[in-house]
Amino acid sequence: MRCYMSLFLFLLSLSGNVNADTKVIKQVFDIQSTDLGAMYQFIPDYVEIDVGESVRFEGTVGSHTAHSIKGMLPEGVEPITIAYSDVSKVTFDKPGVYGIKCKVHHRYGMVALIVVGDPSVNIEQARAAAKKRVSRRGQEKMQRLLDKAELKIE
Ligand SMILES: [Cu+2]
Repeated sequence: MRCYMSLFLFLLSLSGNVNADTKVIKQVFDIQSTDLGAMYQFIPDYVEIDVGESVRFEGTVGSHTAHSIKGMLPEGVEPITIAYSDVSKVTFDKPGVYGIKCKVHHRYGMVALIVVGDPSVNIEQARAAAKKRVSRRGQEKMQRLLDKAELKIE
């Protein structure tokens, strides 16, 4: 077990060296929390990267998933559908904003936003889509994340 663990850490450090810039979004479930919105979260729930960079999703286990939200992707981008995978790396080749939700817990506000390069590409469409596609509890958070992305636009 110990040997297995050190091998795992070794591989982890290797992958870290290959792409030191990859940002990580962890999915957490905090059973201690009394607030549902804090119980199920992507941490961080807002990430900015450059075009061609990657995000590593960690902890997509159990009932957690990382799915792109319909209408909250730049045009022509394949939907993101991560489930049952402890570590998944996604490379983002098109600029714009990407809305992400946990399919199971988005109703508790478990949403995230990834900004790839210039958010102005699809931020208006994404805002409109969020109003239709994001749960009531997730809405305030998502619009706040979009406000943050908007600050990037010059
Ligand atoms: Cu979840």
